[in-house]
Amino acid sequence: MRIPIRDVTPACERAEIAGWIHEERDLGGLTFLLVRDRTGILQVTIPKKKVSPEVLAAIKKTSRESVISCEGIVKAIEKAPGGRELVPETFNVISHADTPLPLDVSEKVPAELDTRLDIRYLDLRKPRVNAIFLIRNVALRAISEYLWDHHFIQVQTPKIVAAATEGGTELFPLAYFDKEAFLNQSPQLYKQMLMSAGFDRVFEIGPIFRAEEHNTVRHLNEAISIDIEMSFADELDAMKLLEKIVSYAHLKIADICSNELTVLGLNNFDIPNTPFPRITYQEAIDIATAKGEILSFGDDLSTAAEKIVGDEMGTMYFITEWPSSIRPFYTMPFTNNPEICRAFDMMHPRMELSSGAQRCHIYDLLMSQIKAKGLDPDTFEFYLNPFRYGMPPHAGWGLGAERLIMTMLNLQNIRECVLFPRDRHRVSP
Ligand code: AMO
Repeated sequence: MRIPIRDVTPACERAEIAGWIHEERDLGGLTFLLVRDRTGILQVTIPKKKVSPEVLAAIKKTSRESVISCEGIVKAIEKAPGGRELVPETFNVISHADTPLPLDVSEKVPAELDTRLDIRYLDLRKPRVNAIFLIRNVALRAISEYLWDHHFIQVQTPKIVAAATEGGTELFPLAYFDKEAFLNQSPQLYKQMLMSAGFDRVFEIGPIFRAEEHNTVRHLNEAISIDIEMSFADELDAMKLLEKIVSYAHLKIADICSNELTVLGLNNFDIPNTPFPRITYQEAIDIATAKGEILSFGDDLSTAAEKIVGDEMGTMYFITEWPSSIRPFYTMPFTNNPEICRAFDMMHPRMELSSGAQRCHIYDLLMSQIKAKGLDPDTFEFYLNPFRYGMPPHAGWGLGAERLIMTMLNLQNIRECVLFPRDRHRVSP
């Protein structure tokens, strides 16, 4: 029976493996094949005089990246990867790879990210690229587990919707029979409606769609958002949960993914300490202004300002007490000073990872905030009605999965941690 390459050790007498030919070296009397599967690389050594003619004939037909299987004797050998090799008694070419390859999977010939994304099926075979997605998998699983353990219910809300949540300009319109519809920018309105439905605590890990004009290294047009909403909670409760979850995801990766971290060269993988430091919006703009990025109250934090403040903080941190004017209509203002609201951003020194807030659960106040932002309450009727029939106070956040992985693994471009990214120029593959 086939076993994962990781499990082939000098202690195995025999093994059957299957995988892709990573590299071939023919030294005359001796052929070396490096065979790769998801779990590692194994040297298959073929002493031409000692193996059967069938095995030799099969090996002649191989090419790099062909899929093969083989079975034979495992021997300890110091110079081979993992200190072992397999000498095959049977050898089958299961699927032949054409030559030349459009991309070098062994990474000896570097390729531009754009080319790599065009030929993603080959790019994803690279151990380094593969490691990113194994880590992403562990991070999202850890986050789900943490939320289930803390009594959150996983939900799936619609992605075809009739109303904008995060501002009208970034919407993708959709041909939806005779109605106006959009791809959802955020599960925001639905997760809040579920608070009225009595779900108490919900989470969703799903796609959000943003018609972002700018093609940057940290924006996607389709991203995965980790969203939560909790009842009888304020913004401070939501922040505590967020920092714990982010720290826990790091902890799990350090615990489970040491091989992948090594492949990525991340031997000093830091687990962020909690609580994360907190500064107010006013403090953030003061820091930026003191360093020459002049901002006044009510301005959004520019990328330059984010960088200045991030350098100063040097760790993950929160920015709180935002001007109500630059946060969405659903945010709860402070009672004693409605100019500022109970919103927060969670920041990595490189960029924003998450936004959240205590929400406005008071119907009349919410209605007036919608009108004050110049929005049409009729569009939001489906969302507003639940506030009339018993809505608990609630808070929540949305955490960008790709930004979390990108900053965690120190990737330079967000596309590196998306299987098939969608950006302004790319809808395929
Ligand atoms: P916001 O719009 O700040 O908040 O989005 C939350 C987080 O989602 C990620 N994100 C993106 N990642 C990559 N490309 C994009 N174009 C993109 N847009 C957003 C970011 C961001 O911090 N409803 C609120 C959340 C809430 O209050 O619960 C919201 O959507 O990491």
